[in-house]
Amino acid sequence: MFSVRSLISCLAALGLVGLGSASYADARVVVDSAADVVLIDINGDTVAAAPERNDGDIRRVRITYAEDHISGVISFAALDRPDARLLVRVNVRWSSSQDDRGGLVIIASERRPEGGARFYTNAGACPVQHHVDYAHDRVTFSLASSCIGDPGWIQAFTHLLARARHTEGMAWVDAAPDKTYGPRIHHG
Ligand SMILES: [Ca+2]
Repeated sequence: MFSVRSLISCLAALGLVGLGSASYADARVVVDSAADVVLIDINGDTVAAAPERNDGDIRRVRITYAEDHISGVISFAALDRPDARLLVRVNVRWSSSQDDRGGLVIIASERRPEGGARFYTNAGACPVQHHVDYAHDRVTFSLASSCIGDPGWIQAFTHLLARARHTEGMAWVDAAPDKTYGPRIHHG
């Protein structure tokens, strides 16, 4: 007698459905504090805490290392279109060597709210897809893991910097984790 279960078992045996397939991705989430944005001056020194500022306050960063790409979702308490400059940077490392470092930089502005993105390593730049999603208060990105040689693991350290016209060179910043790289994310 025909049954859905037996059909799925047959297809799985033939490798036609994804039961136990090779496609696998490791992902890690870093949850960041609310109301921890600070204002810095042009030298990078902290001027004041800005707990009232939701815009650009990182709340959660999820980085995924799949078989052939690295992707991320950076979620904010709020993310408004900048009237000057919005910069999201994700530093990536994949060994203890200073040479094995890369950096994703997404820069948006009033004129270009959708932003532009680049990923740089010591070996050069790689293409990266990104979306600055103001409607859902998040930034997403994806790049080929071959760009960094498909290492066994990566770690990420995410920063936001937002500048407004009226702050005259000062900027709001937040980071996740607060001071260093997040957990290792292993090659999917
Ligand atoms: Ca935060």
